[in-house]
Amino acid sequence: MQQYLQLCQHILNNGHKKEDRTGTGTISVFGYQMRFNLQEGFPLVTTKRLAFRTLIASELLWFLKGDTNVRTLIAERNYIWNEWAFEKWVKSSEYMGPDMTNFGLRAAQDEAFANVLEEQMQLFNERMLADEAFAAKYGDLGPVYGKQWRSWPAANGETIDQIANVIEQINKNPDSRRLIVTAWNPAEVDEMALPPCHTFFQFYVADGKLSCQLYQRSADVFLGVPFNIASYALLTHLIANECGLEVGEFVHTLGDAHIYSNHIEQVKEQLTREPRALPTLHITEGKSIFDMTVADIKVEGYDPHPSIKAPIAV
Ligand code: UFP
Repeated sequence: MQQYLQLCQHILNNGHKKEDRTGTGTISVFGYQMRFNLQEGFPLVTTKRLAFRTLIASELLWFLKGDTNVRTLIAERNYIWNEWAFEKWVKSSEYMGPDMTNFGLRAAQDEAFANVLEEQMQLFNERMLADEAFAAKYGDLGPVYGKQWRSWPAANGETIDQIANVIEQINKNPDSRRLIVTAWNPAEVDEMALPPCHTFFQFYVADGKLSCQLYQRSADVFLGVPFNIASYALLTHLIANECGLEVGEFVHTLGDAHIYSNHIEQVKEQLTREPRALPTLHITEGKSIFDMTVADIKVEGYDPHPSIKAPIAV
């Protein structure tokens, strides 16, 4: 995982100071590429602990099933998308709790407020699970990844299942240069809770191995990128498994690659840590990619340094 640490160091050394949508402030570079040979191990960052199954595997399976409601994730104790659904709730006229304006930024600066936020978030989670109508109204994130991947709305009123199509094409036509899935749908970007960060990916087959390249338009290098690497490495494994191929490389291309100003100390701490051996991934063979559950996906030999906490910018 030296490549990930090199990216962090590169931004610390060369990043431009840049304001951003969340008001936090970043240092940022534009255009960067990392390559992970998936034959050499599963690229799960070892310089801090990542919750692979609860966060990464459950989110990817949620995308692959075409689901866009956070309720499914909350049921699996995955709260990674909660902020966006929660924001919709606290901005609604039905919300009667304490003022949550700019909750992400305020929680990062004010511990007392962070506790109030946590309490409200807990209530939100409980209600999402208990109240189906509430979940339908506030849990849906709009036409995000799951919808674009599995049911992209076509001009003729039908929907396009990009994942099923790309699997079919990899099987039938592995040399194709059109093995593409795009989550960036210009017609629907404005309706999405968060316009896709991992925007567009392409597969490539050579020597019986499947590679995948992702174009990520915007990359929170401390919090987001370790998850994004593991998620797309897992996707490459799942698609390869489905198509009877070995895994090749995951190529990760970044657009605006940034470190938030309130993550700098955490990044520096991580840079003092020595990377450890990569774990290996095991997935149930012969099971359809669309029927997989988190129980079918295991990493073995993951022995990371302890986790590092950092505020998420919303
Ligand atoms: N972000 C990631 N990876 C993700 C994801 C979000 O790095 O998978 F969903 C970060 C990037 C950026 C913020 O810091 O979330 C999105 O903000 P914006 O839409 O303004 O780029």
